[in-house]
Amino acid sequence: MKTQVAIIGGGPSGLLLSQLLNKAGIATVILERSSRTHVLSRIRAGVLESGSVGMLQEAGVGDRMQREGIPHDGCYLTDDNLMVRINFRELTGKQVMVYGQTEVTTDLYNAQDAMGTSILHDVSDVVIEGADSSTPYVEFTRDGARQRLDCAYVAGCDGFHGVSRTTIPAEKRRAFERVYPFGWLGVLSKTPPASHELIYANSKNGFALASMRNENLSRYYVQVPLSDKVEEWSDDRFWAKLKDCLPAEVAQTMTTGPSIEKSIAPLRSFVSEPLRWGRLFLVGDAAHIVPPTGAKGLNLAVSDVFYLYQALIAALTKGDTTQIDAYSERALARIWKAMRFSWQMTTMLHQFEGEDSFAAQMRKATLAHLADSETARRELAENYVGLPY
Ligand code: FAS
Ligand code: PHB
Repeated sequence: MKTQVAIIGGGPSGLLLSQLLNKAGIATVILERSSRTHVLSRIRAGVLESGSVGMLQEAGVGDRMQREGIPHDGCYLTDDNLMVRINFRELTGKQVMVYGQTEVTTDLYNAQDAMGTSILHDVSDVVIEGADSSTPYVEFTRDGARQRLDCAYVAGCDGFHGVSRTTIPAEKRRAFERVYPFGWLGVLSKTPPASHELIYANSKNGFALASMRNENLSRYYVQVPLSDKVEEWSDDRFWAKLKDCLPAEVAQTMTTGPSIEKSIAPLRSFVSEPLRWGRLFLVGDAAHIVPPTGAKGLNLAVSDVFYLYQALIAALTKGDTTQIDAYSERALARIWKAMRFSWQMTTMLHQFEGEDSFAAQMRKATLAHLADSETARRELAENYVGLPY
């Protein structure tokens, strides 16, 4: 088998990169470890930055998002005394779009199918060879047979647990990491959202997030110790915890119901540098992980794709390699700013086990300053809606 760009991973990064390259006449093959059903069963991100909305429209997959997505002009940050609205539109002139990652991935799969792109599911034992040569190739097993895919470039879009990052020799890589001592227990329920906009709640009982997918599908999270297991959390226990963390006027009026999905996600900040080794490029979670507090994970994957797809088109159609030479540095510049924002939102909104009373005061003061200062609210808003590409 031969193609121009071999893409490891059929999540949002791989699919969006493939879609944009295919639209420019570049051939790709996507190698995906899981079945399509499994990929689409994962409940992940919920908020798209304005830049991500633009990229999906450019890729030709924005129609359903525009019909079914919910534009949001702001969100709320609360503690036990204050409820502060961050008015994105007033402060930045931009909105965000509430449209689940599952829907984004579905739209991309449908568009790729319509273009007849080769997406090979259920592959295993993927090995990237010759990445630091001019003739890279990928070997993999599928339907019991060992196969080889020759290519000009390889895009590692295989997430945090993929093979791409570790294909780069350890001595060529540098990792930066912060593992947080808690996780998020997430619930999806067929209930109307507790609020018309997202609420990030920092209460004496811990952190909670009230989000949504549509007017009859709500997405909620509460902070839990890393030692907790999802089977220890009945629906009743979850709803009680959530209501303990949300503002009383919201908790008293919200609708609860049976969970249709329940899972615990650990929180970490992680970056691996560089994002390139020869003809291999890392994209999305293969290169970086952010705590979901800033709603940046999926959106960073999209901005990585923005930098890489144009670079690959220039290299493959004009022999111009200046952009692929600049990819890692350009993408990392934006990645680190989003990494900072996600870390700041996480430390501002969560209680850390064993913290002293000073830390709790700092959280209260941060929210009080947001309540008083339009400048502070604008700084948060410009990061939340997405910094320029
Ligand atoms: P992905 O991990 O989505 O996709 C990688 C793909 O590669 C997967 O389909 C995988 O099966 C495949 N793969 C892995 N190894 C392979 C191999 N060896 N060979 C072939 N294929 C391989 N972000 C937010 O903004 N908000 C959130 O609320 C949020 N919640 C999250 C909850 C969880 C539990 C997780 C894990 C992530 C969450 N994220 C969230 C972040 C998430 O949305 C990612 O940023 C997004 O999925 C990144 O997309 P990809 O880079 O495509 O990686
Ligand atoms: C979600 O709706 O899943 C969501 C929204 C905002 C976040 C994290 C998760 O910051």
